[in-house]
Amino acid sequence: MALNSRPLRDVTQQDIEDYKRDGVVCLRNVLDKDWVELLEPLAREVIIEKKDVGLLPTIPGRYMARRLEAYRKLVFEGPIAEAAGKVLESKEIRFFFDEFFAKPPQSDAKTLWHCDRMAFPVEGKTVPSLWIPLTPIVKENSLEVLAGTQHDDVPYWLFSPNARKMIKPDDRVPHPDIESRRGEEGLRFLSWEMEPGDMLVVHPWVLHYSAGNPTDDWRVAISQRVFGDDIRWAPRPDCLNIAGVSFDEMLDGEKPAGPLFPLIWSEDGRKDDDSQYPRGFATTWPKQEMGGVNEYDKFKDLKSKEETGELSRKDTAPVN
Ligand SMILES: O=C(O)CCC(=O)C(=O)O
Ligand SMILES: [Fe+2]
Repeated sequence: MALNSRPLRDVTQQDIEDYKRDGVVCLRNVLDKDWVELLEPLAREVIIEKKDVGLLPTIPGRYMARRLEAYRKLVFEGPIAEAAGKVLESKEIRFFFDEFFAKPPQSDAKTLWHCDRMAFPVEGKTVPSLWIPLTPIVKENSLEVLAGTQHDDVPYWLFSPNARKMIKPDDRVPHPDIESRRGEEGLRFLSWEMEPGDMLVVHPWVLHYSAGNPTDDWRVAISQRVFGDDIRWAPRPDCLNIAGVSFDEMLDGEKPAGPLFPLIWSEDGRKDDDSQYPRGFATTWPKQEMGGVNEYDKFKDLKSKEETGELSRKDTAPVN
């Protein structure tokens, strides 16, 4: 069972219904052991040893498929896109980008309550985060989801790097304080014990969180972002930049396509090969000093300032 190209277990009607109801579903056994054995050591090299494999020094935890053969293979030949397509009931799946989320052992590196919706320069709901742990997950270091919040149509204001250079528009609200609502009747907090190679499909509008990592090993997950049928470009200045494509090139209302957003699965078997997919980035840089892959400390600082009302113009506007 080397490097499976189809999920080891079929997506069921129950999985599809769970996703619709909760905004998340945990699919077991998407990747086989060989995938995990191939991907995990490379993740550790990048994240822990900060090995220079040609990823962006500014965002060393993103775009692995551009530089690491194994991660490109996962995108083009692995089972992830099929599993996602079936859960989303999408006829086609295109690749968007991939990212690591890593937490050191015994750490309080919290992922703040947020949803991913406004980070992405698109309209539509079939842009999930496909969250795949490469290390064993216990409830304490799991991603946690507040079930059903994908039904709330609120364009929250993110602490994205671009948003941090802007003044928050009045119609954009911060993410709610979900921690203070634990135990409240009717709220369903979901978390999982997971094996490496299991996969969460996380709705872009659902609120999610993670409370650090109390274990003695790193907690490493890949989050792959893909596009389903209803996705159209809708660039806003507060979205994440996507390396290799400017907001100017994201034509409002058009379906993402082209070499950076290849078709990686379709119901009728059509898909792109990886020959047009970039092997690097548009720029080069003289010094390759890798930072950490996450910005937990920065986000924590901004969140506490937001909560105490200390978030000043300086924090949200460029200093010039
Ligand atoms: O792994 C984490 O802690 C955060 C993951 C996340 O927010 C995502 O995949 O969108
Ligand atoms: Fe997220």
